[in-house]
Amino acid sequence: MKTIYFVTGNVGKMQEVKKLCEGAGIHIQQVEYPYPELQCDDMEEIARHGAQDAANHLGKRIIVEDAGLFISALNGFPGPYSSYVFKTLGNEGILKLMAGIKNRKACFKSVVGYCEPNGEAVTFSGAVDGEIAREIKGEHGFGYDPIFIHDGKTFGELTTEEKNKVSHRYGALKKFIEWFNTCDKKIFN
Ligand code: ITT
Repeated sequence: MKTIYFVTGNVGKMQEVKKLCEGAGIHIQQVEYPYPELQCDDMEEIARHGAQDAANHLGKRIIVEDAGLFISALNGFPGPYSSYVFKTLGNEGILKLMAGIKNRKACFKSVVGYCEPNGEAVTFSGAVDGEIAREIKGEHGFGYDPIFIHDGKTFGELTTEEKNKVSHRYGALKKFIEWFNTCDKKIFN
């Protein structure tokens, strides 16, 4: 199997990405490297920049993944600030912000960035629509999963396999895997 290094400190993401990629013949190895995240609103730019930096620094072919929760009634908040907001407000804080708000629409977005040492980074994106729950529900997943409802259940109520069939991360990785497995034949075989 071909190995790609996944630069992340998030164990939940790692589990999902590993299952999705290994099912497609790509072995994923986690590596922790605190690549500098660009302070900007453009997730593709953040992933592209991070992938380039990490590939050059580590000297390996790598992926990074940047994800965020976008809540319609809050004009897309927390969006690019999802990580900071999760650490400070958490799911309970989001539910408090949403108290009394009828429009519960939200979406998760994911951008995967891939790069080889001294190569050009490429990005692939995915998204899934849903709603913000009124209470925390479910023991699975990580982050905002227990407050994000898709098709009647929170992501926290889904197993990794179930979430991997519909998630924003699945959407982005599916595009990446198709691209990689096509390109890889030309580049590496
Ligand atoms: P990296 O090391 O890969 O950057 P991270 O946890 O910082 O991991 P992100 O910046 O991509 O990841 O994610 C921003 C926040 O959104 C963070 O708090 C995550 O827990 C949360 N998040 C990302 N993907 C999620 C998902 O599929 N379900 C629920 N929460 C998610």
